[in-house]
Amino acid sequence: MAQYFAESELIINSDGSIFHLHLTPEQLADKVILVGDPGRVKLVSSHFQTVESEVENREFHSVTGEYNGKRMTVISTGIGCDNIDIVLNELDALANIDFKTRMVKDHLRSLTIVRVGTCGGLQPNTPTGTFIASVKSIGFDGLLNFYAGRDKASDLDFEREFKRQVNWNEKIGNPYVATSNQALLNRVAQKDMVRGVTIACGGFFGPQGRELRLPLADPNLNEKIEKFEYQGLKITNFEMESSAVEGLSQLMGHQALTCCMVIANRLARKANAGYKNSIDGLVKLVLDRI
Ligand code: R1P
Ligand code: URA
Repeated sequence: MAQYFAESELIINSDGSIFHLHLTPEQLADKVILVGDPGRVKLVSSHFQTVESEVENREFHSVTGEYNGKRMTVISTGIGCDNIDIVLNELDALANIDFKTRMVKDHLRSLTIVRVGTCGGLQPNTPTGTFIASVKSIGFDGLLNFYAGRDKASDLDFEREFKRQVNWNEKIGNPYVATSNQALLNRVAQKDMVRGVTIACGGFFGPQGRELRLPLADPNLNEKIEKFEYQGLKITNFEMESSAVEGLSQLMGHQALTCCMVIANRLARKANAGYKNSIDGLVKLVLDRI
């Protein structure tokens, strides 16, 4: 018997839009670009030839329009995996739950989702300005651990090897390893992008090894992360959303990938605080290839 989702579990606003995103099912395209910064939505949608809808609520700004004949929705998620739980679940509900009957639709829709973000680079081949596509994403955030499919979505061999090589401190929680959609990765991540492993952190400072006034639990963790190698892959960058985007998408039957531009080079200890114009190069590549 199909499951009925009560009002408290699937909150629908009086105008028929979903609780946080304020989008109606009709306003969601099959191709979705996720960005962290609400200001980046305008940058992405400035490339659209036509705009059919624009919606704003809290940090979630959305524009649906057309780019070179492709219908797309660009949405800002704000910062962090906690917001990705909201965005992915609400996108999936918009796509796959009938808002009138409050039941799962007979025919499921699979979305193509690319996150275009910023990150910190961890390797000599990832200086500021580098575009990195995440082959895998290690989640320090713990979000996927709340879902029953967690072990299906995580690469358990990779997870074990990561914990072994960095001598993982169990008090931090259980990291999981999400894998990007292979076909999408092959289409989007061409020679102009470095392919690597991303770590998505539940914070910008301590979880990424940035020490200001508070000492770190493991001051050598970043050094071990930089040295880590498995199946020919190195850990290339830190950001804060990719693990949840890729992990939840896999469980829900969507195709997802994260591409980020490096704005802080942790090895050279350099940053580019004025990156907002240069990320347009990455935006255009993703719009052309999604
Ligand atoms: C931190 O400054 C934020 O920047 C990165 C991180 O993942 C985090 O959200 O991505 P965005 O530039 O997409 O927000
Ligand atoms: N975003 C992050 O999460 N970390 C960085 O170092 C830069 C951008």
